[in-house]
Amino acid sequence: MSVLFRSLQSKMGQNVFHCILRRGKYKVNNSNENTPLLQTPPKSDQTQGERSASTEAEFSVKPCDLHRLDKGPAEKVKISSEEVLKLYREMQAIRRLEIASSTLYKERMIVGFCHLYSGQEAVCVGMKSMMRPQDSIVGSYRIHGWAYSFGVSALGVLAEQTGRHSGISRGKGGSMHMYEKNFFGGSGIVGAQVPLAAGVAFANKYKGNDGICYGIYGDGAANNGQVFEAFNMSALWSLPVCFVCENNLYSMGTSVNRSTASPDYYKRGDFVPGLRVDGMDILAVRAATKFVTEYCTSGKGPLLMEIVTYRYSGHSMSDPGTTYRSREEVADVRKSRDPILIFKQRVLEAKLVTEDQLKALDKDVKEEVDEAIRKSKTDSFLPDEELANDVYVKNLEPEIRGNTPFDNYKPRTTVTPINL
Ligand SMILES: Cc1ncc(C[n+]2csc(CCOP(=O)(O)OP(=O)(O)O)c2C)c(N)n1
Ligand SMILES: [Mg+2]
Repeated sequence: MSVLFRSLQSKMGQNVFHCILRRGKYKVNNSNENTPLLQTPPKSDQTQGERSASTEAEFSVKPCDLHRLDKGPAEKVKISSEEVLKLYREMQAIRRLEIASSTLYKERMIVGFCHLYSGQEAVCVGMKSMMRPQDSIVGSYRIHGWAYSFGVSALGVLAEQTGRHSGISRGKGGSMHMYEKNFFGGSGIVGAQVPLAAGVAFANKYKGNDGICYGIYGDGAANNGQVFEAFNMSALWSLPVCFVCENNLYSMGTSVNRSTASPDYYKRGDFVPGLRVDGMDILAVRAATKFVTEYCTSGKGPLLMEIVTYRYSGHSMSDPGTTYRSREEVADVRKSRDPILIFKQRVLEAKLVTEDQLKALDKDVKEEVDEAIRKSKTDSFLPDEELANDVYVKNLEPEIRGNTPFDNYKPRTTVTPINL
């Protein structure tokens, strides 16, 4: 097998494969031998990186695979201890939030759809940390982590799922429908994030507000037709948009090799330049986002960024996630490539922060999420008549129909609309 793999690799370039073919299946490669993008980053950069002071250190990140680009993101990145603490706290909070979501679901406090983000934290936290205030995202249904990164509180995320008043959409949206300023939230139409992001980027260009829009879609969504229509129009109009394929190696119960004839997602824009980034290394994600900002603000048009990551849970709460992959595979990733663990090891070894500082943050996060859990169980539900409020920015009809033609509601605007 390794002979076949090496010959494929030499045909297709050094950094092409993020999975290896074994017994007819893509399998997550833990050998680290042939898959530079999914290798664990160096444990410590003390040999390669230099600490300029105890408050800042330099780290190496793996080079990205590039498509139609002469130059990629920086391979040396500096980070301060203050930033490290912020990133660590945010990733831990998202991990805890997802554990809480899962528990609340099992307790039947949350019903309906619920898609967890555990394993992918470095993507949203890393990207958001490098985005500017005028930049925005359009996300999919796997949205809790993104919502938290954009400033939705732990309570806003959890109470939205339990359908309570304090939810970010006041309990009317649930797991997939969370929004904030410049966060055009989640929705369940696979692939639709891509043309929507192109639309937001078109508006940005029209208004001249210098904003970049990021459309976040999955490896499964990448095969959807509307994605290619949006690529074409964005390139024609040189829109400031970055299409971000969060490749977590599975779409529902289907692995990449079963769903996708060409798993080089970063090349799938053809005429749209692309890069492939290690999504388990938050420092690589940050360097890539900085590169995207420079590229997309230079008027060169769209860019495609594939971020290779992994989801620990099943597709949604109804999927145990173990029928199409082995428990060992998940355990191996948790042990060797977990984005929080890797980051923690690197910053501790570089002596940027101390074990005690990280422990204090763990405690702080636990308290925040525990309090949010408590309130998301006890908070009130909205009354029925609230169903019709804030549906339209401008209500054109005097009444909105309820469950039957006999219980109509008079719609009102009760919150200030955002992202118009
Ligand atoms: C247009 C459309 N087609 C199919 C579905 C059903 N569906 C929901 S999630 C999903 C898989 C998407 O996988 P991926 O894009 O890899 O995202 P991930 O769940 O891994 O984040 C599919 C096919 C849908 N919701 N919308
Ligand atoms: Mg996927």
